[in-house]
Amino acid sequence: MKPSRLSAFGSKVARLERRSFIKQSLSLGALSLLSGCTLKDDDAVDRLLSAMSRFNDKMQAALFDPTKLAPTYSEADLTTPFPFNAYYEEKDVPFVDGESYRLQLSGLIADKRPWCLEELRALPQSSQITRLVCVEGWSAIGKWRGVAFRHFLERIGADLTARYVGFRCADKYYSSIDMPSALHPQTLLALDFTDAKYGYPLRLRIPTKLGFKNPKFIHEIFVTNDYPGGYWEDKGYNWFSGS
Ligand SMILES: Nc1nc2c(c(=O)[nH]1)N[C@H]1C(S)=C(S)[C@@H](COP(=O)(O)O)O[C@H]1N2
Ligand SMILES: [Mo]
Repeated sequence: MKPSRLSAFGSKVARLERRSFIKQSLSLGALSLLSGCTLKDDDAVDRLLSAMSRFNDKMQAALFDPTKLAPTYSEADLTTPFPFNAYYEEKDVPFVDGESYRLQLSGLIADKRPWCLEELRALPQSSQITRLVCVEGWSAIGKWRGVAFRHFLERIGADLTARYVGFRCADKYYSSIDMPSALHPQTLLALDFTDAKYGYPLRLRIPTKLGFKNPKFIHEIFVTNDYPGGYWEDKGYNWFSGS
């Protein structure tokens, strides 16, 4: 890939490589030219697109600036009501009982003791007003309050040199992020938002990444060096999806 093309990966707008999109815009011939091999079947196309997307992830990770902040806004800018989004309808949001809730920890973490909500609330809290951008073509400004994710990861003795932080949710959703983005100063483990449907009792708010990298209803966090993927990521959306 030419250097001029590489800089495009750093652009503000995240590029998504949906298989179907690329399949529609590139002929098999064009794809085989790119790969330098003959692509006879769908599997080969999938493997190539997957390899391209992993390459794209690496470029985006290399260009990620851990000190660059996402824009912040004022209370007057808040979008009300805030849009709800999930892979299912609003009426099907999972019910989570706050009393018995325990956040589970696993993987490369020194202290894997589960956390109840009171303990999470006893940690230093901060709030942010930022824009959530969904790949479906909408964005909205919201306010979230909670624990700086870096603080939490340090507190539990997470291996900060590991590659990935993964999330499992009370619905069937899951996602993962790169460690540098997890440690970004605006990455928040949010406990307060306007309504339970936005992820009660715990959701990730990461304004340097697209909406689908903001898992709601988190019940488990893990640290790993093995690529964990994600609900949309495994369907072909670009994994890094950040600025
Ligand atoms: N658990 C869970 N988290 C999720 C999703 C989901 O379906 N389940 N959808 C993602 C997507 S695609 C978006 S755009 C945001 C929407 O968050 P909101 O409901 O606060 O707008 O949540 C993300 N986190
Ligand atoms: Mo989204």
